[in-house]
Amino acid sequence: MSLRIATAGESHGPALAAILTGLPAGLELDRDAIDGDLKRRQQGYGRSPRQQIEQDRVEVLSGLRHGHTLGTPLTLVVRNNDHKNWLWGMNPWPPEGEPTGKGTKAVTLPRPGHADLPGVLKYNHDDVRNSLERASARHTAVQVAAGGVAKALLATLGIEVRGLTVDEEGLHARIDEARKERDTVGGRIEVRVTGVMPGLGTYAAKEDRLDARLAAAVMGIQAVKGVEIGDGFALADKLGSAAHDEIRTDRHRDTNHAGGIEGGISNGEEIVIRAAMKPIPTLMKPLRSVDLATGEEAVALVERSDVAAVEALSVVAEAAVAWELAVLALDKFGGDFIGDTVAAAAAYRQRINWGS
Ligand code: EPS
Repeated sequence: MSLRIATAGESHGPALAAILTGLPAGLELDRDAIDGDLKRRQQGYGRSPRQQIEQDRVEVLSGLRHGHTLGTPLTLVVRNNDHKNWLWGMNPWPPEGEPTGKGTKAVTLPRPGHADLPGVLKYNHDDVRNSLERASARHTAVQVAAGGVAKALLATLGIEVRGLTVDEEGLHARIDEARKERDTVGGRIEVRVTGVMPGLGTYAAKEDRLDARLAAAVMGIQAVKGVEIGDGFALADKLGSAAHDEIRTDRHRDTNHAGGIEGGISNGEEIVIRAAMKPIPTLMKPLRSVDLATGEEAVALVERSDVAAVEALSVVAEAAVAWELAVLALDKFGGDFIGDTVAAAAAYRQRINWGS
């Protein structure tokens, strides 16, 4: 059985949820570590006041007993504290009584860059909110919780995943500048993975290439518009002699232009993935749009939003990469019990004579 995840939840609905299936039994989870990642995701320069309302914590509804997985579906929940302000507006059922709180009026002013317009066209919604709520990056909270589970699994195999912001100082200065101008900014993040043995992913089918899988996992995160592995785009301008990583007798490399992946397979070097995030589409100084109710020219919806969420993306991308690597590691090593997974990985390392 493969490791799988299904997530659900709207930004201002009652909660976000994830159901994880295919986890081995006996994996120890640390609530503080998962909550620590949830907190990291909420922090970062340029976040909206929403982050003062939310105090994200993981709740577990199934699949865990006394901190160890049972080998049964693991259900994770992160509640939306803000839902109390949207009880009428985001009521799952036809609300009773007078409209009160937030979300009572239909949104008809789509924001360029958000899912607003394509979403309402696709699903025939007459309120943009019916699209934006799920498209919101709020739901990355529960993905980070799932990433915490994946990181616990990878740690048993000696694999560590770490996301960081590229040029944090420059980013903070750009955020200050943008806030003054009532504008928004994007930025770049990087995820680095150490301890990966050679052999995750395969060239046998394009959808199973490790680089394709990781790129899809990171590109699937809200606002990501570009992903590169290793030296990525810069490789296009290099000569072959400068672009490839020569092989030493111990089969390691002195350089890592490939970002730890060759032929769609991990080669044992550090895996390096970078992503470019576009600026947040909700501008306090809104762009030109159309009022979908009247067809008249208008300006886009203005509502509370982040100036930037680049530092949050580094945590979300870390979780996404960890999840994908956990899927591939379990595909390769299997195991109903985590001890079986660890033993299979150790036997494999021994077979290829590759230390941890
Ligand atoms: C988001 C809009 C903002 C962000 C939100 C993502 O939410 P709100 O409209 O409630 O202020 O703060 O991100 C989060 C709530 C979060 O926890 O990351 C959007 O439209 O994508």
